[in-house]
Amino acid sequence: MNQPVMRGVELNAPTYVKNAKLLAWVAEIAALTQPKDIYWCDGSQEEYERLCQQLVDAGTFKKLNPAKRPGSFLAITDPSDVARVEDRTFICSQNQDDAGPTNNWMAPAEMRALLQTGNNALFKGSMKGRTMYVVPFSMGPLGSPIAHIGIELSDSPYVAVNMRLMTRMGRAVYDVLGVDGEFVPCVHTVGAPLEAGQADAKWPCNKTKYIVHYPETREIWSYGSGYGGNALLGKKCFALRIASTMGRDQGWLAEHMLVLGVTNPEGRKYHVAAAFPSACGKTNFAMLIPPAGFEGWKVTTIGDDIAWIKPGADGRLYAINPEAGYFGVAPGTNMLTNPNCMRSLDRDVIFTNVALTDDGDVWWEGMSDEAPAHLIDWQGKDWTPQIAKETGAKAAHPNARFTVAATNNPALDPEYDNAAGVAIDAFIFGGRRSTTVPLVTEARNWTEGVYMAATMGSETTAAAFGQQGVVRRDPFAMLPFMGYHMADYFAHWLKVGEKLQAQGAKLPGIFCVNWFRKGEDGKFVWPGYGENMRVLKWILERVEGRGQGQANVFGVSPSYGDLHWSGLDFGPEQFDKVIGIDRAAWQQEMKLHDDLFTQLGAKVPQALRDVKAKIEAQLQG
Ligand code: SAT
Ligand code: MN
Repeated sequence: MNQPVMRGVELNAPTYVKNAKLLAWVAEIAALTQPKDIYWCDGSQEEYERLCQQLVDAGTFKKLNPAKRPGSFLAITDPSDVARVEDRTFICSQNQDDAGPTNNWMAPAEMRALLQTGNNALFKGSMKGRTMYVVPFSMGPLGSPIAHIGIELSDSPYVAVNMRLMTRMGRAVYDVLGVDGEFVPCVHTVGAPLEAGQADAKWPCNKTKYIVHYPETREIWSYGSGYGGNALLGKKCFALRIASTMGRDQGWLAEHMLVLGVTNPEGRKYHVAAAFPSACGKTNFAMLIPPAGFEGWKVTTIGDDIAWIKPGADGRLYAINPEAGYFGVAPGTNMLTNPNCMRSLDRDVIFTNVALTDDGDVWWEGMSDEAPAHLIDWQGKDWTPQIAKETGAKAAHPNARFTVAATNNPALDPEYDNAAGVAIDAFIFGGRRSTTVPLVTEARNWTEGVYMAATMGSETTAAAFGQQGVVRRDPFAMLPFMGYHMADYFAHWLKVGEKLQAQGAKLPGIFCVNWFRKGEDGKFVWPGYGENMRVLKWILERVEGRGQGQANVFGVSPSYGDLHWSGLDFGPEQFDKVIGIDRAAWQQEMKLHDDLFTQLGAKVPQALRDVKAKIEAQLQG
């Protein structure tokens, strides 16, 4: 095939790339951003190692001691580029009303002028002096009917190697794409062009940042950051914001959910999808180890962060994990709270912004009770427990991360790579609430469940938002990840349920959980972690129609005797503290639901307003 003619830079496409739209688009972006050359990633191990070495040579990566952490690297970012930037994230739909009140919006033409077409457009020449990497990736098992393809063009080799761990990245994607297949175009630049002879920064980025989504044309444009979800565009940008709009248009669900398999001692296997906002132990739940008293039970991980869920011909909902790796928070992770996660990090890991030990390994707050006597902290400074005591300096950044392939997880579910996905038996929605919300409640029907998920909230933790203990509404744990109007998304969930029900299908149960109720002493009452298995078992019994429960004002919760207690010393008085409904607190809570519905406006479905009215009436009575 003839390759598009370009001025300046050779397209250099491998002969196996035959998609005309792709070739034209790469040429177009190269003409706009003017990289010094173009490199087409094939996803091979040899390529991965070569690019990692290149990052070592550039000073971005440090190779960790192979005797301690084989195949692993530490990346240190610019101190200004350490997290997703929600205030710089835009949904540029044609109509502002389609983005809704929870998203930043700009008219597409205005945004395109800023980024691409205006005189000083940010992407013009933004890759000068750098290589543009063409990164082909499949979100989900290659060729799965639930999967979709993306191509990311990025001037960051850090992005290329992280995408290889986080997605199915490489040459095989072009076989699925074929000559005229569809892909989501993702353009990323760190926004730091190099003039001839200019020395590069170890972590190039720009003070100005834009994370931009065009839902109608399904494009992603990211400028100025090299970090995580700002730059690894398959994750939140594609798999949630763009995919949620694809799901709306095509009748499926893109959710901020982990997916796990639970096998009972009789060998019967269930699949559960669960949504939690950040800082609620999502990774721990995805890798849960059944506690004492649950001999013969097994929990396996399909996904830790995102689920794509499509209705099957049998009327059930089938989920895949669109990702192939974990980009998880390191601080707080240890052998006691999450041994499966720790074992996943034994080898072949990219760490970002953790601390370096004197013997070339990594450390972060919470990894061990006792900190090493000396470290190099994430900003390259000497760190000792004494310095920490005096200055409060953290060895690792609180949002320090690991990137690791899912195949490193010793508890990886054998169905993880199944192109057909797994049939979901239950949805779980959870937040961090020190009061009000019971340990577990089952919705009595789909509409009540959608109401639960729509009104879920979580207390902010200092690490994430500066202010501690404020309840932030986070519908479906999707607040920062919605690609369209939040209230339209509620309506979409209702519609998906109605359609399946009309086919006579049995819908998954919907449950709301809260591991975080506190006693008068300010301490967590529920032990959490592996003990959450007790709640999970009850949930599965309810799904089977066997478990007992009591109706409360907004659903059905277990009584003390309905949970399996063998192996844990937890009495009925303690249980009352985590399951009880405080009417006064719930009356306050309903005012917060009011605020949410007021914010979302007229598009909030009437069916949800009806659920709310019903709960309010019961609270009166
Ligand atoms: O940086 S990511 O978006 O990948 C993770 C997160 O912030 O939730
Ligand atoms: Mn997440």
